[in-house]
Amino acid sequence: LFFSYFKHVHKGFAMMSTEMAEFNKKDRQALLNALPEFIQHVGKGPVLQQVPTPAANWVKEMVNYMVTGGKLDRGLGVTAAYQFLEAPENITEKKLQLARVLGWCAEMTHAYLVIIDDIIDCSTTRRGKLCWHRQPHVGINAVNDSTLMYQALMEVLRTQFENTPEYKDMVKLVNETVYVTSIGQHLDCTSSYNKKKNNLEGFTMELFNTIAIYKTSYYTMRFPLYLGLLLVKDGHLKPRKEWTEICFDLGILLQLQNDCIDAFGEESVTGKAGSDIQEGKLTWVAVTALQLCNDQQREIFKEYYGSDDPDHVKKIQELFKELKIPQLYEVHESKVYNDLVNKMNALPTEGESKFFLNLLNKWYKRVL
Ligand code: DMA
Ligand code: MG
Ligand code: MG
Ligand code: MG
Repeated sequence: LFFSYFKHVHKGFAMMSTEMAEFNKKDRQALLNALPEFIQHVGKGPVLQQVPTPAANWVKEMVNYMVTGGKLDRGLGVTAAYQFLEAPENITEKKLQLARVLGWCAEMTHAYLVIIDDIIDCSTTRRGKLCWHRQPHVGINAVNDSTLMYQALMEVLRTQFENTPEYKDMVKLVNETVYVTSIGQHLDCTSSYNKKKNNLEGFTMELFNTIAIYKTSYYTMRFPLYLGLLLVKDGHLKPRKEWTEICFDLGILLQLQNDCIDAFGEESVTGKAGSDIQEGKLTWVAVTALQLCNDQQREIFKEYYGSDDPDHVKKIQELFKELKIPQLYEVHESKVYNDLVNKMNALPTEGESKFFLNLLNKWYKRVL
């Protein structure tokens, strides 16, 4: 069934959005169905087979806790990249299964980054659950758990793909992606506002974009795309230079949405409590506010941004609303959306356009 469906996708000139929604729904379900077997693969890795049972169970439980309940954007990015970029006659059920395994590897990479991100951002909740390190039985051990997550990922990659010619490129891609993202995380942390340092001069849109490219664009956009491409016949020959800019722009869009969700979202909807104001983060919201505020409003920002005190947080939230940031965000988001649609439609093949447009449409106006 999948098979004939994709023939249709590739032949059809422009797919209707209901068809795309149907594709996404099926692809998501197929990815979810592949999770139990994937967790089994993790448990069957040579190292976990040898270690004391409680330790092996700990790793499997952590993987399960950390890869469930999310949007699966990265995992579905991998499976979509394979299906949209491969010629329909080459798509096989076997390769689709491998794409799902790689999809879960991308989700494990995300899980690794998120364990650490939630520690350094002092976050409390995510996906409607406690952050990994906030669980009483985990705590600071989460630092070691992040290593376990990364190495469990490397081992599942090895046991599943070691004998394929693409294995080396997969390992290289994961490692490069984590390295670049960690540079982004470093930039993110070192750019935060600190009242004592009074370092607001650095709060520029240019720096926001740079941080977003490093911390978000690579691992959320480029990584799933290139991972899926490794399953495409002669896929290593196919990357196109136009993809880089589109991936960067999409990552910037995702990050500014994420920043607005942090500042204005309700935890009951988003599943996570915001922490950017408390942490003094260099966000799209903060930079936009600083571009608009008068001297008096700037003093309020300098006084109260980057504080844990709930009254201070409230003052900053009120300032953002006074400056009409939520309304500006809506206008900005739709402008970015239109620019990206044009860039995506200008790509040389239909598969590429559809791959990117599908992601963009999935993310446009998102609330979590
Ligand atoms: C996310 O940035 C970046 C990585 C590498 C996880 P963030 O801290 O704004 O994300 P979130 O808002 O989900 O904590
Ligand atoms: Mg965070
Ligand atoms: Mg962060
Ligand atoms: Mg955030």
